Amino acid sequence: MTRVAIIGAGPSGLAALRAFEAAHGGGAEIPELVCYEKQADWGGQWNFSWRTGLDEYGEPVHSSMYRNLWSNGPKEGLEFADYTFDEHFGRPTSSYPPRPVLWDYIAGRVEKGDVRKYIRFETAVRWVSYDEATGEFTVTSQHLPSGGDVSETFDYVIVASGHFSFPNFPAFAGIETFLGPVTHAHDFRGAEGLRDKNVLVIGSSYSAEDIGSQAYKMGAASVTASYRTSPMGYDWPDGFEERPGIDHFDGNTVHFVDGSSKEIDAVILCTGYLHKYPFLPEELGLVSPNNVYPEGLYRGVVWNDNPKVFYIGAQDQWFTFNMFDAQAWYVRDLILGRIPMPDRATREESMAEWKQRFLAIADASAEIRFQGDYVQDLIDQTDYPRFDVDGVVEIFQAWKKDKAKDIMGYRDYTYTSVMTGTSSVPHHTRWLAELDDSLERYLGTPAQS
Ligand code: FAD
Ligand code: NA7
Repeated sequence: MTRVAIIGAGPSGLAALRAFEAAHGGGAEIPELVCYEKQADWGGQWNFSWRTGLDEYGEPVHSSMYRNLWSNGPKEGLEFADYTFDEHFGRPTSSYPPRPVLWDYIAGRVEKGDVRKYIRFETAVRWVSYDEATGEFTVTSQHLPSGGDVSETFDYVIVASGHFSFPNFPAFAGIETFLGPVTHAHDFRGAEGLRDKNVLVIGSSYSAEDIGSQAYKMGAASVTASYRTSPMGYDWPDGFEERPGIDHFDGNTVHFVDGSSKEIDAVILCTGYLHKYPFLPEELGLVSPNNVYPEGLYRGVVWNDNPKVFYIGAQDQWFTFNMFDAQAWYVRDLILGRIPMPDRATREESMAEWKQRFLAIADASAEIRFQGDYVQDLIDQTDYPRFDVDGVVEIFQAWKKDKAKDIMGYRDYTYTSVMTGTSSVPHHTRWLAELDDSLERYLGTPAQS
């Protein structure tokens, strides 16, 4: 029997399991599946951990999530086509769920089915090798609580281990003289401790924007965001400003390249993450900056140099959960032989075409369009439930505009689902005033005071 290894049970790995389950439900014979997950539960980044650094087994902590994270895009952009928010909650809710709510939604879909039986929790994949002679992979994994390791053979490997876990940690001149805490966004768990502090976030993307906003919300004395290439450019509230790149630190004074300086109490590097796959040999490991068209992947999922290796979720992400689904359904159909694997020349022709389009992307709006076209291209090949991908592109475009209008208030806006036509309802409390990020509070009534 064909055997498939899936590495990771985050949204991407779960999408793969769900895709095979859907085929099985439709009467197809499916391969033997083993999903390895090093954490004790599923959900990937959405499975919050208070730990930082190394976990109880000495394993690098996967999670980069923080307690107070609310979705940074509207939920109408990431909704599963085969499991809607209406089905999960049974009623309209607001557009920007906090992390525990999205975890609940992700888990709700897979609990409805029977995929947990395929997952080996607390089991880390240590190494994957490919034998040209047999055409098989050997996957060596380790059960973390017992330390026991096992090597097993597979016909296909799906890499779904995420790429927002290994921090990109650049150095800055003189930073060793800074006397306060220097951390990376990967280790940020909450901004309560930043109250009354002068906070410097380095970077100008999602993490800088949101961790800076969390610090502001929790009462930081000031927030300074330092950009390398270009500022985020939002209409920040008083006490929140952007400055250019860092020239050097001198004790707790940070000097910027425009000659200005500022006294700082805490530094958080929001400098992104590395694609890192320590369990893969060089010839199978993706190497790329964080972008929407990483090199080496046919249709964004097939490892061109060995088309029995697949990656799900390797792109920088405007689309998330429904893009992982589109990818998973397509990978499943390649494995099931429902879609023939094109030969190398055909794959390379397609990759060159998409790369041209990728290189022509001029701005964020065009990048959203690009990713929408990519998702549509995959969905057109499989039986994943059709949905209005253009409608989702429009939601993302509206979201960008709403953020530009009101960076501290955009999470109070609402959108309409393209899956169900249901319009979200405003959250009972504005994001800036809401201090309870629980599922109960999200679903519950307003506080008394
Ligand atoms: P992950 O969620 O990272 O899951 C990968 C899984 O693989 C993990 O469970 C990990 O334990 C496991 N794993 C890794 N290595 C091994 C190994 N060697 N052996 C076994 N298991 C392994 N997306 C949104 O849509 N909205 C948001 O608001 C949003 N906010 C985000 C905020 C932060 C701070 C971060 C880091 C990401 C955010 N994202 C957001 C994007 C997020 O990456 C996706 O939503 C999603 O979690 C990606 O799923 P994934 O399965 O590809 O990767
Ligand atoms: P991103 O989106 O990859 O952005 C990384 C940021 O870090 C970006 O602004 C970079 O600036 C900046 N960067 C990288 N290296 C440096 C150095 N050396 N100096 C200054 N600035 C630097 O990562 P995020 O963590 O923001 O987001 C990742 C995911 O987490 C995302 O999906 C969210 O949903 C949550 P650049 O523009 O390249 O000059």
